[in-house]
Amino acid sequence: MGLRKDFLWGGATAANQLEGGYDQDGRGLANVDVAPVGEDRRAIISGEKKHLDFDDEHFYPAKEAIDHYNRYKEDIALFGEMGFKTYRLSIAWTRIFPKGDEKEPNEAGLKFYEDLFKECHKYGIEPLVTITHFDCPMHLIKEYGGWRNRKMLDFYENLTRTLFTRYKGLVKYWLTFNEINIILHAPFMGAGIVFEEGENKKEVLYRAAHHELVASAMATKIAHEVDPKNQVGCMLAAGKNYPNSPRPIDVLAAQQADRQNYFFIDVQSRGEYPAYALKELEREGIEIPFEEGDRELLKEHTVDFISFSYYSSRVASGDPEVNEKTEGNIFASVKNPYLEASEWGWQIDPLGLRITMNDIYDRYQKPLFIVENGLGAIDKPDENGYVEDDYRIDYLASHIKAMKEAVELDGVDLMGYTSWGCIDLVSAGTGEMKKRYGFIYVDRDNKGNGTLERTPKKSFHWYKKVIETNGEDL
Ligand code: P53
Repeated sequence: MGLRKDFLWGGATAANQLEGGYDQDGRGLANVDVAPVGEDRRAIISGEKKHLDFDDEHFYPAKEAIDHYNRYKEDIALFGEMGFKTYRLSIAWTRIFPKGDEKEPNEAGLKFYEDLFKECHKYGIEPLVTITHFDCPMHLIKEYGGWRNRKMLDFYENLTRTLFTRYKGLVKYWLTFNEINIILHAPFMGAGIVFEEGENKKEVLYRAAHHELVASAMATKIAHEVDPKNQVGCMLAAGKNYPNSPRPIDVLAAQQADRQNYFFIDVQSRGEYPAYALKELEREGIEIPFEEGDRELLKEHTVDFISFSYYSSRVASGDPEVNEKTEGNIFASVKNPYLEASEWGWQIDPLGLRITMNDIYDRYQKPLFIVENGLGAIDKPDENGYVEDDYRIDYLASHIKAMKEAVELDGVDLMGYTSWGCIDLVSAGTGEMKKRYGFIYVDRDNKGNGTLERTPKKSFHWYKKVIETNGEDL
């Protein structure tokens, strides 16, 4: 009974949301750098509004973020103090290949992550590395159109081979693309795509998705060749879709909404396009740009484990009259009257995590890894900078409890759990700093004011105890 003895407890971040140092040591610019905080962000990250450079009107939070690039030792020491067994982070592609299409990597960038991984190992922390977490070199967007272009496979191959070779022995857990299904909702952030007028958006998206899926299989192949100890996972923005009612049209709508997400994992884990997707794309006259060898690559190099983020369940309706949607989330959903919501309108559903885990495990029967979960909330520090975040503890405790039930009562094989934003960082959806997820408070606001000082919150001490007791003491 209980979680695995070697259960990987930890926290998760993404390069562009915490590193800063956007122009340090030869780093090039990426899509995420030019995404500002404020009301234009949504249109920009969804590729509807073309915005490829900095301007004076906006504030760009990723430029400095929380300056982790220069403070990573202090931050990792705090993770070590909490007893992290793993730390999920992402590589900024433009530190390694500033433009993206160079033959030779930037040594300073490679060295940065090497030092960071060594720092993790000092505390017995196993790095879990997302290769692409919402970043695409700006040069590849301007020159090639991002993932709509098949040439991206060559650049990604060069990137991944470089990483696997250089970090052999330092890293063994890899994720190819963060939330690969986000391409359908925020394609500029997910795949460097900006739409042109009049084009068939769905076609653009599924063609780009094909490139990412083949790139992911190729990376999996290379990872295993370079070191058979490497374990590669896919990564899904998960959250079960409930039917809005028992009406069959709602049940069908929920099934279809789930399939829209599972489509990606079906390819990455089962190794082929599912029948429902082939039919749908064929019906709409969308041709998947298969090239020679793609089918074999997908079939032979499926992932070793399935990772996912979970913040909320979702609701789908087959009735066009039903349109009361939740706010503040890229994944729009019908409102669930039985659930409370966060300050950003994300509905809170711990049991939904157990349901989602069961759904995914039933479907793929591979080990699962929860690599994101958490509550984005406004914290109010006292005069010493201390935050009593009982609301965050409640959220996390109830989700960890449901996660344990999926393991202990339902038999799901679970490798680990990394909460999102273990240190306060920039929000991906809104670009805000005030939407905080961390165990560690960072003194910085939406406009970039603050000392950047780090202060453990109440949840810091709580999580330390959770890890110490392997999840027994919540
Ligand atoms: P923020 C939407 C829905 C589910 C997950 O999100 C999402 C998003 C994007 O907003 O993204 C993941 O910061 C993502 C992280 C992100 C985190 O969820 O908008 O992998 O980069 O920060 C939380 O509150």
